[in-house]
Amino acid sequence: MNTQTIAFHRPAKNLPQRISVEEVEALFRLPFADLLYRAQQVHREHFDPNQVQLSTLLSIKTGGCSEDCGYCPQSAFHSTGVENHRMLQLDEVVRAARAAQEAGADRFCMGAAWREPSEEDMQSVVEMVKAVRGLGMETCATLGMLNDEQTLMLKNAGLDYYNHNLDTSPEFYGHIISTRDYQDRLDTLERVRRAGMHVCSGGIVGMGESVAQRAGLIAQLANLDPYPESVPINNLVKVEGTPLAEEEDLDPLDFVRTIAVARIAMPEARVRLSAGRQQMSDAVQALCFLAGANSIFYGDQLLTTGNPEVERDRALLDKLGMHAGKE
Ligand code: SAM
Ligand code: DTB
Ligand code: SF4
Repeated sequence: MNTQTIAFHRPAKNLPQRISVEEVEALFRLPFADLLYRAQQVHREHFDPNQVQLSTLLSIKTGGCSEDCGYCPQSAFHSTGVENHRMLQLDEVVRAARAAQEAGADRFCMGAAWREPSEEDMQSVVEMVKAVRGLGMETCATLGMLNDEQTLMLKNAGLDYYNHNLDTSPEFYGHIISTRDYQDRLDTLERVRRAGMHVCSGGIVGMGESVAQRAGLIAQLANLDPYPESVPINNLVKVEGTPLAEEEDLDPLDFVRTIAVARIAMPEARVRLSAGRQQMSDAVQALCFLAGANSIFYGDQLLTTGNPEVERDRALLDKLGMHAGKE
């Protein structure tokens, strides 16, 4: 096993930022039509505006997580009715990946309800990554925090993307999670980057954060050097039993604004319209695509909650004249 450590080069604190929180906040405050126009200009400079990349999620280990993330139905701190499951077997994962590929997904993302994987977990995940890659799909995993050795194991197994979300701004973070801090997340992202894997990192909106705090999340992501290749923007899925279950609904137009601002701040990233789509009308989703979203989670299930059925998504893309693709 390659146990070489990854050199850490923290960016100097006084390096110029790509974009300040104030500049991001100013984008949020633009008139809606102006914001969408700018987002579309940026989008069309870098992407085919009618193309959407499709990722399918699979929960390879569900529930009983030792972290206290306030939004999450899988935290052992909350009673949500999510049943704990042992880790899936390799053949179950391969079967799900093959089905996702046949349905048209090009990336398969394996998620686990861990603070961080154990050594034993890693052996199984490595086999899963190799097998899914063997099908010719892009691979992604989201397993919690990683150390140097685990990061290299995943890289050597052929993992293309690692998903680890910043979730929210540094200022709001303490309201949502207490069992690990923001710097832990930045450290994992740094390791993934140094190991040469693509970074997938985004966050959740609709958790009661202010516009300034929403801008703080986008600025944090955009100032990562380089910024993530893939940026999932999740609309909070309110699950009974979690501390955020009674949170007020975010105005759908504010969700669209967040997508547009992410597009402008990270012009070349795949911005993923992520959790919360099941509760969204076709019209709001269409606005998200106009605002620059060009990736979705595809398949009837996210991790423990629902996602639009494949038939509904196919019909939506058809209606909008959009097609699946990733080039
Ligand atoms: N345990 C790992 C971790 O936290 O990094 C990986 C899985 S975790 C479920 C992945 C991401 O799902 C979280 O960072 C969060 O952004 C998102 N998520 C979890 N519950 C959510 C919810 N109820 N609504 C929206 N997004 C959610
Ligand atoms: C991400 O940003 N969103 C996905 C994925 N990365 C792992 C997860 C959404 C989870 C929604 C709640 C659930 O289904 O448990
Ligand atoms: Fe655990 Fe991840 Fe859920 Fe947090 S988001 S409780 S770390 S599964």
